[in-house]
Amino acid sequence: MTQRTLIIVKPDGMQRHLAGELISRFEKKGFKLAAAKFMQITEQLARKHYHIHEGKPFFEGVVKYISSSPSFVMVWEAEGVIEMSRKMMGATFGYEAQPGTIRGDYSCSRGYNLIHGSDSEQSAEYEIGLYFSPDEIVSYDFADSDWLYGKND
Ligand code: IDP
Ligand code: MG
Repeated sequence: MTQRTLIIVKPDGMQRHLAGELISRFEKKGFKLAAAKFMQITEQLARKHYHIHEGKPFFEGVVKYISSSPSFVMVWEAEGVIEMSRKMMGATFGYEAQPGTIRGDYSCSRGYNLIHGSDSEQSAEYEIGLYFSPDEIVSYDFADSDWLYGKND
């Protein structure tokens, strides 16, 4: 089943000129971009986005972090995209993320971590709905989709 996920290049990713690098990883993997928006996330939207973490010690900090400067917000599509993109992102902070992952390769901070990715189908649906209206999500086919997604059967 084709899935969609919400991926955000967070403010530190933009400020560190890494947006192209990070997007390129998903593009080369073969995920299909379905929507994209460059924006500064408001504090109000950040609170909705991270509502599941409300009450945790880092909640106010993460709200401030993600609304502090512009972000690049995207919807990517593929079969299994949620789990695959989480693996590509790596553990929450760069100092513990494996080399080869986005956070492992580009971050050693214990507070900033470059990227957000939905962690379940339920959170993906909720998060995509916060940032995009249905008519902003584009459906199309890749000309090489057999080579990208073919099962050789
Ligand atoms: P995830 O981004 O790997 O899914 P979550 O546990 O869902 O991690 O936390 C959401 C975000 O909140 C993290 O990406 C990070 O920016 C921030 N965060 C999580 N835990 C901490 C913490 O212990 N200290 C500071 N910020 C945190
Ligand atoms: Mg999370």
